Amino acid sequence: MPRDLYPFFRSSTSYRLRIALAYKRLEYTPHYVSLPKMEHRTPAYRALHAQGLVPLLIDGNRQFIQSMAIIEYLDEIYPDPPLMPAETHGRHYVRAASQIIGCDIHPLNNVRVLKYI
Ligand SMILES: N[C@@H](CCC(=O)N[C@@H](CS)C(=O)NCC(=O)O)C(=O)O
Repeated sequence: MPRDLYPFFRSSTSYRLRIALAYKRLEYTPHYVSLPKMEHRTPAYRALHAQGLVPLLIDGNRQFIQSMAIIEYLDEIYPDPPLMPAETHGRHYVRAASQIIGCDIHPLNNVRVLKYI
């Protein structure tokens, strides 16, 4: 099944997805998107990802957005090796740490927010 990844090389959301793909040894074809060149805002890219953000994963013929949701999808479809600990408290710890970064830190230091400020 073809797998295509649309990352930006120094995007932390792209890093986390690339790390998950590498950990699970899942191959993909990269299609690099330049944020400084505003390639993520082109009509062609927005036809794939309506929010105009990276990363985007196309797995088979389906489009997947939002790095944490993509990582959870990968962990469900390709469970071995697992990304989440087996026990409940460990899973809570991973989700909490992920949400500190994904919800409380990253939105504030993002390109579009910094440009606005
Ligand atoms: N919550 C989203 C955030 C995606 C996101 O904001 N990606 C950044 C790069 S790390 C981006 O595309 N920024 C472009 C912009 O802000 O214009 C995710 O985890 O996928």
